[in-house]
Amino acid sequence: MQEDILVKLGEAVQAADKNHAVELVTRGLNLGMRATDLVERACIPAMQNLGDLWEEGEIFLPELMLSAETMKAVMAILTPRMATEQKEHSTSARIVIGTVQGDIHDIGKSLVAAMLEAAGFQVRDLGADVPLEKFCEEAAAFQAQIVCLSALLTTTMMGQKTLIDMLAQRELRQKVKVMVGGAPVSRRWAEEIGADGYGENAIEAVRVARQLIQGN
Ligand code: B12
Repeated sequence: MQEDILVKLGEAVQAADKNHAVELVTRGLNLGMRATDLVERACIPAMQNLGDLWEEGEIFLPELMLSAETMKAVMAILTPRMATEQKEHSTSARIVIGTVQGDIHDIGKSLVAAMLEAAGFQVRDLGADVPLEKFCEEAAAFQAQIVCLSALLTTTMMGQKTLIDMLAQRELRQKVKVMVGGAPVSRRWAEEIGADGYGENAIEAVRVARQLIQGN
C-alpha cells in the first residue's frame, strides 16, 4: 500500500496532476508515512526524471512548469510535517538561504531550507533571484553563521563566487560560512571558489551545516 502511494505520487508529480498528488500525500500521511520519505522517494526522483525527459526533448517548458507547481503544492503540505519529524536535534544557529540572482529555480533551495529548519536551525529564506547585495545585508542583519547559496544554471553559479568575494570585501567572510549547492554545482567547484561547504542534496546540506557550526 505504502509503496503503491510512492509510485503513484511520483507519477502524479510527473503528470502535473496537482489534485491527485495532494490527495496521495494526504492519504500517505494518514497511513503514518514519513513526510521525508514522500519527498525523497517519490517527489525528488520524479523531478529528476522530468529533467532528463526535458533534456531529451520529450517534454517542453510549460509541462515542466506545471509539474513544478504540483511539486510546490505537495511541499506546502509536507514541509511543516518534516519540521515536526526532526525537531529533536535543535540548534540555535542562524542560516540565510536563497537562490542567486538571475536564477528562478527554487524547489531544491526550498527543500534545503525546509530540511534545515526541520533540523532546528533558524532559517531566513530570501527566495529566488536574490540580488547578491541582499545576501550580504541579510547575513549581517540576521547575524547568520551560514549563508546557503543555490544555483541551478551554469551561468548563475558564478554568483556564488562573486558573493564570497563580496563578503571578504566587507570583512564579513570571517563571521559567516558559505555553503553552496544546486544541480550543476560540485564539490570541486565549491573548493575552487573557496566555499566552506557543499551538499549534493538536502540531507547532506543538514549534515554539512551541523559540521560547520560545530567547527565554529
Ligand atoms: C523544474 C525546473 C525548472 C522550473 C523551475 C520551477 C521552480 N520554481 O523552481 C522552470 C520550468 C520554471 C524552469 C525554468 C528554467 N530552466 Co529549469 N529546470 C528544472 C529542472 C527540471 C528541475 C529542477 C528541480 O527543481 N529539481 C528538483 C530539486 C529537488 O533538485 P535541485 O534543485 O537540484 O536541488 C537539490 C540539490 O541540488 C541540492 N541543493 C539545491 N540548492 C542547494 C543549496 C545548498 C546550499 C545546498 C547545500 C544544496 C542545494 O539539494 C536539493 C534537494 O535535494 C532542472 C533539471 C535538473 N536536472 O536539475 C532544469 C534545469 C536546471 N533548467 C534549465 C534551464 C536552461 C532553465 C531555463 C533557462 C529555461 C528557459 N529557456 O527559460 C529557465 C530558467 C530561467 C531562470 N532565469 O532561472 C537547465 C539548466 C542548464 C544549465 N546547465 O544551465 C536544467 C538543468 C535543465 C536542462 N537539462 O537543460 N526550470
